[in-house]
Amino acid sequence: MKSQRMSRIFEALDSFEIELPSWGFADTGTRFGKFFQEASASTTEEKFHDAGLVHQLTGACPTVAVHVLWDFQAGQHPREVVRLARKYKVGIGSINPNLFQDQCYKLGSFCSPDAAARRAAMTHALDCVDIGRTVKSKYLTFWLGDGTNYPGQDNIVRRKRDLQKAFRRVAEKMPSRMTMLIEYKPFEPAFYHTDIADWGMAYVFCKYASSRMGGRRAKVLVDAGHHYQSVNIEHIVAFLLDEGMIGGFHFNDRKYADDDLTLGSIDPYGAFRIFNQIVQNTFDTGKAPKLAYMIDQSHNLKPKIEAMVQSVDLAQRLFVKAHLVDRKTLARVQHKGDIVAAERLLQDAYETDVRHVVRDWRASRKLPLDPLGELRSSGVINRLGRQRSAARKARGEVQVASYA
Ligand SMILES: [Mn+2]
Repeated sequence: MKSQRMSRIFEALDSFEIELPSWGFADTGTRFGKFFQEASASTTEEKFHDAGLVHQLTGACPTVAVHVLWDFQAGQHPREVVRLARKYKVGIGSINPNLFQDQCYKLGSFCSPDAAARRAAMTHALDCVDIGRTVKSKYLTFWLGDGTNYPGQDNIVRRKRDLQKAFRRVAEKMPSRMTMLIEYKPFEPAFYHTDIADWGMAYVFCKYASSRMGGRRAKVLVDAGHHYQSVNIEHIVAFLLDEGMIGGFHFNDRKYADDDLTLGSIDPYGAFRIFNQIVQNTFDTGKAPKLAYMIDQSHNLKPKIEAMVQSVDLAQRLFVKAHLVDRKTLARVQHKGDIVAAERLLQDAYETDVRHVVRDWRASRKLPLDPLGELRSSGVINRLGRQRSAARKARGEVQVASYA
């Protein structure tokens, strides 16, 4: 490989930062129950510790997405949370309001027919803006569980209009450095209609939210798992990139629905095709799009830290592969309509073994050459398991697995 090309790839890897979700280090479950891991994080400090460890191993994860309800205790100054993150050499990334857990959100948050629930949602969202301002966060990420379960349950258009107004009100309170990210999902937890069901609806909500602020202050967040089977996600990404309306990406993989498996565990070529569109956009426009890359996985069984390192490692490899596509030749064969040649350029890049490239980059940045191997041989997960079991016991914590 030519050294100029290599240094371009190294630069791309330097700027390829992946945000980790604080909730991805805690025990999570399915709707049937939870299986506990001794080493799972149960406090905010433990989550930052684990994120810091992943960053130390990969050099690619300097920020942590925080969940306001789970990571900020009542009465605690947000700056304390910043200090806690700093202790583990990570920063606070996106702020994620929680508008789905409280009992008052039974019929929705911003879309609820109950004005008291809508008010509670607004109070919480504005608190999140304040927290974001204090901790200097760049992103306020909304995923809502809002929707209905049965035809006729509620007035869909009334819900849409209340949601539009709410997003606009929140956006107009944001400090200028902050961007609102709006995530969509076709179903779950609602099973008849979801108020932000797809990227088009998210796009319209974004446009409306910052229409009085010159636009572009709210952007769509694409979560790989939030689509029906067979939806062409890379097409959505390419389209939104061209519109300048994609703000972030949630990495994960799935076999059936929103399974939150580790990135590329089921369809690595699918993930590559998304990176391919992002790198194509960079090639076409001459500059890399401003995109918040985040992992959003919370599978049940894999050890949390290992799973996170796996996803980061694969994301880096797929990202490098996307940089190997010969885009000048691709444009030429596309122009000629040579479909087979065009497809082969993508496949050749995808099939190239780039492990040594990422390894060389790690060596040049004084990072562990094999972060997953290093983690597994370090014994740290066993040690954390022992320490955290003892700490939970000392706190008198009772773990509840059943939802009954
Ligand atoms: Mn997500």
